[in-house]
Amino acid sequence: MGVLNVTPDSFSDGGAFLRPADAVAHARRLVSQGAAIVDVGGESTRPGAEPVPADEELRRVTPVLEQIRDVPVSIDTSKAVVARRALELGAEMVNDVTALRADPELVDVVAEHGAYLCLMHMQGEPRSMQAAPRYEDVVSEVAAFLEERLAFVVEHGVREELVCLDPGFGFGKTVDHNLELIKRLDELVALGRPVLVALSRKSSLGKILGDPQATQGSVAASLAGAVAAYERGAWMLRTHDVRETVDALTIAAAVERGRLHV
Ligand code: HH2
Repeated sequence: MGVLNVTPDSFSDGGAFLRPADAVAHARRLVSQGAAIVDVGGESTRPGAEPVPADEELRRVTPVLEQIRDVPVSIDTSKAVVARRALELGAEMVNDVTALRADPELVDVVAEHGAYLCLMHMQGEPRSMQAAPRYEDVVSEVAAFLEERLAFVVEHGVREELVCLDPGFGFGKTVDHNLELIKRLDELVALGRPVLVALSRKSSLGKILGDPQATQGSVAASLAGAVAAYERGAWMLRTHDVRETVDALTIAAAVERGRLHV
């Protein structure tokens, strides 16, 4: 999954793709580099981010979606009105970092369109989530949350086979929480739905490398995280650096096979 942030303030690529022409070109670049789907977002959810009104989010993403109707798209939003517009413009997946808790109408939009859905775990909300994340056992709490949200959406008419789950790295989690979630990813895989992992460039990677003030991680660090997650059963990797991630995963998959060709 390639990341396309049409925002002025995303933590690693903020402002780079605000002009629709630049965003459209980047979406096509991500696909040419091997992305199976492009995750288009019009609201940053980085720690400390302020919410964006629906009309502004629509103003950012609509001109881009109109021009990439031939590209497989996931819409990264928590708002029913934005998801509906994106699905009308051909998006096939809704990726909601609130796991459908923010907007009570979103579950119906997903169910009506028969869209794929990603449910992500977050403790708290972006404005304050990194202040003091606390868990008794982060993995079992994330697993219980994702199970509950999966049951909720299925009850509301979303087909279970269209849903993937995401532990939400960095969303109300310390570096140790993130590391434990990768180490024990098999416990989330055991829930029976595909697991999406999004570690790309996140600040925990920079912190592990020794900078406690890091706001980003390097591409090399992201690739190591992607391979570690893949080896523990991750099904989709959300990344800003598609070419490098495809290369890394291609090698990891070949090693797992133990031969060049299947
Ligand atoms: N992380 C971000 C945004 N969307 N979606 C899922 N499913 N999982 C994630 O971990 C996730 C996500 C944050 O990364 P990014 O889009 O690069 O930054 P920003 O939120 O600042 O736009």
